[in-house]
Amino acid sequence: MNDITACSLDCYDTCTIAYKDGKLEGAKDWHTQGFLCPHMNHYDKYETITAPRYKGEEISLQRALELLKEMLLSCKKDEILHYRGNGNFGLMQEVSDHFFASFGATLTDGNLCDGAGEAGIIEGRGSNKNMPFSEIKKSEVVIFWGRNPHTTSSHLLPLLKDKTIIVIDPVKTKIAKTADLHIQIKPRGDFYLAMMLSRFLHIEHGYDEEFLQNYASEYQDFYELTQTIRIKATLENIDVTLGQIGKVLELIRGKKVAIVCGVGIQKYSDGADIMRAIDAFAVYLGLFGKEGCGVAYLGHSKEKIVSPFYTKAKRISKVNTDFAKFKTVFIQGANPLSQMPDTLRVKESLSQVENVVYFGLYENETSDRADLIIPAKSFLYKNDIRTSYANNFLLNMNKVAQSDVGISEYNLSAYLCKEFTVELQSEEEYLKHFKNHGVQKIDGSLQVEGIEEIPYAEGFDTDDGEFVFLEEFDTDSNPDDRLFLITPKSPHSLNSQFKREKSVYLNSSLGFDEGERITVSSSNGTLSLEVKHNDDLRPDCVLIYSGTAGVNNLTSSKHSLDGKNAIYQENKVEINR
Ligand SMILES: Nc1nc2c(c(=O)[nH]1)N[C@H]1C(S)=C(S)[C@@H](COP(=O)(O)OP(=O)(O)OC[C@H]3O[C@@H](n4cnc5c(=O)[nH]c(N)nc54)[C@H](O)[C@@H]3O)O[C@H]1N2
Ligand SMILES: Nc1nc2c(c(=O)[nH]1)N[C@H]1C(S)=C(S)[C@@H](COP(=O)(O)OP(=O)(O)OC[C@H]3O[C@@H](n4cnc5c(=O)[nH]c(N)nc54)[C@H](O)[C@@H]3O)O[C@H]1N2
Ligand code: SF4
Ligand SMILES: [Mo]
Repeated sequence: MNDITACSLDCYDTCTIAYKDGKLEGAKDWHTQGFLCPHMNHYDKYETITAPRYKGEEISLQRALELLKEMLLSCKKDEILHYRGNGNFGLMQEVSDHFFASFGATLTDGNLCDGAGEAGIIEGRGSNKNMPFSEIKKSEVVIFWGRNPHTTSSHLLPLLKDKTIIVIDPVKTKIAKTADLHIQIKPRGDFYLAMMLSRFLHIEHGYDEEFLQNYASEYQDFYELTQTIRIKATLENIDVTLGQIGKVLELIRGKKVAIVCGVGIQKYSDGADIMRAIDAFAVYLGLFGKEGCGVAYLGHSKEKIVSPFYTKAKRISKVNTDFAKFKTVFIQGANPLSQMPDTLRVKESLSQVENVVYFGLYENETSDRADLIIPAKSFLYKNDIRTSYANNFLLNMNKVAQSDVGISEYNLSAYLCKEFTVELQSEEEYLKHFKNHGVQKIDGSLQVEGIEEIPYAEGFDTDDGEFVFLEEFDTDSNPDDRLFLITPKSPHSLNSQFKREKSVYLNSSLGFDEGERITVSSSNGTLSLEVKHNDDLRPDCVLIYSGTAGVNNLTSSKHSLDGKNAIYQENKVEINR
């Protein structure tokens, strides 16, 4: 058996892992750099589900599969929903999509993660190509814009040595504390900040005129749009000073700049416009198609990969899924009862489903509700292959150990395909199909064939190769003195996996005591949590980490205006004793 594999988690870093006598270690390659994060360092300490269950009773795996088959036979095909989440990033996870789609079930579309930002990027550039870590490494200035690298991309940190760091985040994150400049912006102020940066860059002629003439010739019109924003009132409203704008422009002047964005900026209905305004600023600076420059986001991680599992199917959104319409709901690699927005709605909707099947690793809110539980095999016990958000890698996720617990996605799908006579090739053939997308590089790594090292070197992917600037925007002129809810990622959990947070974090100046229980309420619901103080927060913010049980009682299941994404930070909240 192989002893090298790759991390399965939905994370920017895509570490290569060496498996030695039951221990996981970071490989010594340039991107993993010999270390893993807390999730993988303690991966074996998290208890997984060891036996299938039906209505609370332990059953054999064979019986579980038979029951699943009976459930699929017991209803019409359009009463079956396949709901797959982000629990494992392997490409072979999608094999079950192929079965369910071929069988006539409904699948999902929409996005709980990065879809609003992605939509904004595509509107401007025509595609969502990523700036890889290897290019960020070559930059001179890195702007972390709504991204928290100590928590969510720790493998970027060693690459930042000697760089100028600018952070734009309502939280004084760890990187903000040592940055050359931290703008502790009011949540959701990013659109205006980006517009203002472009405007002042224009005024001081700091823009890349040649680049703009070639690739973004409508820039004068865009400049006029930036002029419609009132400077003083807007800056006051987002809590940014003219001095800070000047400082950003001074720090980046003539430098190779990487703008490293996270999902923090786009958990709002206008998330697409926010990302597009940041992109426009990058275009003004001429940051595309040049070494060490660009905008990093989650990116289209499956660029150039053709999936053999894509089968046409009816799809409904995973943001506001109407579970009650279905009789059998098969949930794979997801914990929708915690991670979807508007938990109270999800609970009510799922309570009406006759057969809820949970196919996953850990006990959680969704396994609690499920009628049938089928344990999955973790990535250590099955073969898979993955791409990356942050690099162009194609990494083998080799099976490194043997376990009798659970079943892999391929084997579960193979059982269903056989029972319902759906065509399926061998696991090896699919793995080979994916591997064939790779080319070996001099350093030994396998990279996805056909991806440009420096994205947009030949211009943008729009019809005429030019960047498409925003032409109008809706102003948010609805001042409201309730508090902002921000729900970033915790260092201890990966969304609802691993060690989940239990508290609400507040600035101590709000007058609540540490340890006191308070009620947080929004127009969607309420939640009671214990207070922890954190003076790195703005006093107008309430922070509850993603993965905290009940956080999504507070959030809305409306879609973003573009991108069919969840908008976890749209609702403002009140807090009471
Ligand atoms: N440890 C850990 N790592 C993870 C995950 C995890 O749960 N735990 N989850 C993984 C997943 S699924 C994803 S999508 C990525 C996401 O990783 P990131 O992109 O880093 O996302 P977040 O932590 O949600 O938000 C990043 C930062 O945005 C800030 N922020 C919030 N609101 C705003 C705003 O309005 N404006 C600005 N400028 N900043 C704002 C937050 O304070 C936070 O510091 O992380 C992945 N990695
Ligand atoms: N309030 C708020 N809510 C959020 C977010 C937020 O920032 N704030 N973030 C959103 C984001 S960015 C994301 S990506 C989603 C994530 O939401 P989910 O996709 O629901 O992800 P997890 O909570 O990580 O749960 C994944 C489940 O996958 C299962 N699993 C792990 N490995 C495997 C495997 O190999 N096979 C199978 N079959 N199952 C496996 C585990 O049992 C785990 O319970 O949450 C979203 N929800
Ligand atoms: S940093 Fe990300 S890719 Fe690396 S081990 Fe941790 S979760 Fe996996
Ligand atoms: Mo995500």
